Amino acid sequence: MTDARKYGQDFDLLEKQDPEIASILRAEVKRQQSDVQLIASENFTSRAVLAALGTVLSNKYAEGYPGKRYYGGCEVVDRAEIIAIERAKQLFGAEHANVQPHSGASANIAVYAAFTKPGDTVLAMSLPHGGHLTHGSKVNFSGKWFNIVSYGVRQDNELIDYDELRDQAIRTKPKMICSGATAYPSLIDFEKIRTICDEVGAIMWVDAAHFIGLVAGKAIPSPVPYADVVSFTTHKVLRGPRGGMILCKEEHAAGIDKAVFPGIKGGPIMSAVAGKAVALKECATPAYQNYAKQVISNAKSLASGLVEEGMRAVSGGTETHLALIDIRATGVNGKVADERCGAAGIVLNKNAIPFDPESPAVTSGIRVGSPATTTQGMGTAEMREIASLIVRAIREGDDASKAAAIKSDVHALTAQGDGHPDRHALTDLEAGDGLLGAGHHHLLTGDRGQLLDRGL
Ligand code: DSN
Repeated sequence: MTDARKYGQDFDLLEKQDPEIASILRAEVKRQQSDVQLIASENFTSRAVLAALGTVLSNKYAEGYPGKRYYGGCEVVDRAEIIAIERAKQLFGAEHANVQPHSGASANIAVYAAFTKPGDTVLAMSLPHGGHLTHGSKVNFSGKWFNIVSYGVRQDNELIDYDELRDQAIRTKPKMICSGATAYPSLIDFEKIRTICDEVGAIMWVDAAHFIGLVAGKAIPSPVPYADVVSFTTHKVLRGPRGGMILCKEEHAAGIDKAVFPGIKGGPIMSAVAGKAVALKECATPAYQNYAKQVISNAKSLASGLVEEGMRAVSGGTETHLALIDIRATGVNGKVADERCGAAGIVLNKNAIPFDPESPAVTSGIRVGSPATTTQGMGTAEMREIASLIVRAIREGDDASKAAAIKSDVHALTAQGDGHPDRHALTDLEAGDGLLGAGHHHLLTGDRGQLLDRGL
């Protein structure tokens, strides 16, 4: 029997029936576990989340909402959606939750659909300063269908320029102001943005996709008390299945629900809805809260390690799960750095830095994140080691033999950890205290235990 913990439910059947796809799955497990995963928006879901995803819930059409469906036979899946909604409301202290969006982008389309009409003005963070495609990029529906006014960061400190944001809001009277980013390492002042929204009568929308997991783990302040609407993905720091979600004030609940269905999609993916419920339960545990705090400590350690190696951390470091690194001191651009790191088994992405002189396809920076390595049990010491491996790869990776030596050091590092998704939730469950249990360290023995103890 194959180890189902690694390969998922009924992997043996898949292998028998479709060896071609099964071999891809095996290769991807190997890649995820042996290389260092530093993409700031990626993580390892728990085995329980994966188990919920690979189920017969996938067979069910359930257009509509619990108790108000357009098909028969929804009484069982209704229960999964109700649980997911209640867990989301409780975890985030939200008045209303919609757990159906298929992704972050589709959650965002629903937000536009609920609060705006094509042609309306929306204020959002510019992509080159860390925003997102759906925040008004010209090649995205948002930039094509809406009058997007972009704000950015100050050149001197690379933090959001709230004065400029307020001036732009007063001048352009946006229907909605969006905050949230994909490459912004600092915290966002939601109270300040609420004040600006109130001043100009704009809807306050927070796209919390990147950091919602840190909010769930009580490691950073929440936008939920301030915002009219908060959209996010469930697969980043949050460690759930790939998907989206929306929280909002009760007064917007009907508008958001109508925008999601029938506004922008048909049937929800009920297996993903169940997976979201499982992840939300895990997020309510002390173990997950420890994880979220460790994610930030690890990102800080990685950023300081890179600074010590001669790089520059945009905005002076990080307060979240990611760091944006200006690598111009190496004489290597972001594109080449990304390729050299990839060849050395370090998976990260090139990223524009604010006021980047290079094109978006080249860039002067890299973005690194700690969600996945932290799930694997790595701590601040390992993150320092990773920083030095990154810089070696960037500086020396053009030499194939040096790249191979770095890769072997990378694999030695990942081999020390479990590489497995859910030791936090799992160890707590095994401790017999349910998901609220504590004291999981006794389950960890030998080298792996030592590694994990150093990490947490
Ligand atoms: N692709 C995500 C990221 O990497 O930040 C955003 O959608």
